Amino acid sequence: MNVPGISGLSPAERADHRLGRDITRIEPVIVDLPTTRRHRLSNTEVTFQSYVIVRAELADGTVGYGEAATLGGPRWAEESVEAIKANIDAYLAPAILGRNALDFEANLLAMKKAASRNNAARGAVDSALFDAAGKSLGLPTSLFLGGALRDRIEVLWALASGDADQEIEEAKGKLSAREHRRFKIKLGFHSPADDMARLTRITEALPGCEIVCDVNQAWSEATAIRYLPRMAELGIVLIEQPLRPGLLEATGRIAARSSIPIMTDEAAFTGAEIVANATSGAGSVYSLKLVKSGGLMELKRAAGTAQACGMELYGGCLLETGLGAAAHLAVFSTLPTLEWGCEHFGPRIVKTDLLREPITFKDFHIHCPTGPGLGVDINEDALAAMTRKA
Ligand code: MUC
Ligand code: MG
Repeated sequence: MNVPGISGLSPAERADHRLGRDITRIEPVIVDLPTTRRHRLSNTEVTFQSYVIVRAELADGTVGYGEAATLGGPRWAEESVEAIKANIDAYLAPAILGRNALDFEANLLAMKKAASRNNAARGAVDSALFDAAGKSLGLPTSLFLGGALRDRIEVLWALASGDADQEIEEAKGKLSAREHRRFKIKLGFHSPADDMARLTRITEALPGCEIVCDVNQAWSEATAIRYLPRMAELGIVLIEQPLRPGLLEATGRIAARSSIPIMTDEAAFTGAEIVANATSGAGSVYSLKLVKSGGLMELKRAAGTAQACGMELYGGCLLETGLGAAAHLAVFSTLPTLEWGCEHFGPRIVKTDLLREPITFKDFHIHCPTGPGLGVDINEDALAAMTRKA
């Protein structure tokens, strides 16, 4: 096998899989990518998405990439792209430079010791190391995570302009292209009554489609109690994060009254938070996100924790580009169960994705890249063009 970068070595040297895999460079850049339309959440709205793209280089010259996604600055979560880049430069990169990229657990621990939380930042560096290690060895990242169990995943599209006519037209376009037949409606930026009117129109216009609603913490317990029966009448299949993260008991009470399962998103970043949500009855489905877990193995551990508590799994997103989506898919492809599929619409909502070959969306599924590393190649010209200037 001609392993890239070490083809000149003797068989004995080649047999040492660690040789040439020391981390020589970690370089984060900020990119701003316009979206095809305004994307609204209860507490923010975006017309462009900001990411930190991390370039990791190994001693054998292999380069890997990883991504940290944010939404609306330090709004969806506390990390902004500016903070992510600064903390990678000052703390995470120095903690792992010179270490071997294949020491995945040790590198995670070194980064955790250097900076607490900073999950999006750590997840981006960790993804870049998995990509570089896989590309260097000619192996897909999923193999480091137990091996893929599926090569494609049903993928949902999020409707979030707030204008029912526009949303119906957008959904019909996705349906006729056979790209998406499940939709997520963002709620909470209109009054609950207006949101119910909007939902009624959308569900009537899209018979047979599964509709998930994400409230992004906008409701009180009383509002949820009042409107959940109407959502059940409309056939909504899942409600995501209706109340604020701290309100575990209140969320547990509404979940107990609801015939629609409640999904935990912003309320659980850590394993302990996942357990707290499950055991208080606040959530019976968990939304997996790299930016919450802070590393590919950490994401897989989060899935195991949620599953052990009896929760079903949903592959969440933060509008990642194709690169971030590939990191998620490397993990999602290895999970024993993923009952709710995933929602990786990010590569299609940014006007310019950063990949040479886009990830395939076909027959309502996103196809998991299978090549070495994360299985995708960054278009370096596009990356340079979209990099934020100092
Ligand atoms: C979230 O809360 O799930 C992901 C999809 C979307 O529409 O918003 C984000 C964040
Ligand atoms: Mg959510």
